[in-house]
Amino acid sequence: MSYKRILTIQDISCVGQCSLTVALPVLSACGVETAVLPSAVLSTHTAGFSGYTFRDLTEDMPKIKDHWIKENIKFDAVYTGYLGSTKQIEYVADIFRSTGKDNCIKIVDPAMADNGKLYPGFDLEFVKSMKNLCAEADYLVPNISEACYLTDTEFKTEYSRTYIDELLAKLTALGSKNIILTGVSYKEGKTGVVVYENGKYSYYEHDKISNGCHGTGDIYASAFAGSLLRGKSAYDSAKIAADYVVECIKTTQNTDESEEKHWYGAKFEPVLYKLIQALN
Ligand code: PXL
Repeated sequence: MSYKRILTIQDISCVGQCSLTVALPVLSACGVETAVLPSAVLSTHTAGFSGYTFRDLTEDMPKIKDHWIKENIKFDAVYTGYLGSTKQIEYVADIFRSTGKDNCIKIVDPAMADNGKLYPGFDLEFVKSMKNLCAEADYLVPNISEACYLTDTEFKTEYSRTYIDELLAKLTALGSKNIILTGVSYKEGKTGVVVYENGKYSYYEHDKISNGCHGTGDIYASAFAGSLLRGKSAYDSAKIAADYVVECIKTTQNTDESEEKHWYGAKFEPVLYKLIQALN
């Protein structure tokens, strides 16, 4: 197995099991060296907590990048998640170009929306910039809400295959090479992932065991990126990541009566071994 180095750019939510506190352990479990570039530091994530702190690290980004260039540090892949400002998106496109090795794999999770709504703090200006970053992506990993914002499409909770096919066509028109659209459900009790890889569509369907659990988008994108770097195809990586997220949600739901309700994230740690097994 060749040893790969990935850079992931997303925030540190100190508490909340999302972004870097998920990406770092998940990518490490996948067996890849993981470097981080924090986009912001928040006391918690923004979904359900109030009064969180937000330290924007936009201005540190070019200085960190310049140091890496000086040290000739390069990455086999760069994977972006939650970004803290519109300006950061421009910096990230530059980081792709200046710190990526030849054939660097660029994975973009346009983490900005869920359930048809933008996360607090994001606006249409941010969405516009994110469209530009999507054009650079070798692999784009949106959920349906994000796909709708990126393509100016009305968000629907019930839809046909035509709606999803149109969404994918509009996403490819943005310039992303391959697309992994998550949370696509055609049947009651089921959900899945549509994978558009090298011009071919495939669909991986699995049981739907909850109506959403915070942080699963980050777990999904991290497991997908890790699997891809381990040499799996986009379809196999999409499947491994989906199976892992299902295990995480099941573990989260199996909360003991005596425990506090675990509403803010998914318990991904106890089942990390299953992800490792799936990759070996
Ligand atoms: O899981 C996506 C995410 C990442 N980072 C922060 C968030 C969210 C979603 O709400 O608030 C800070």
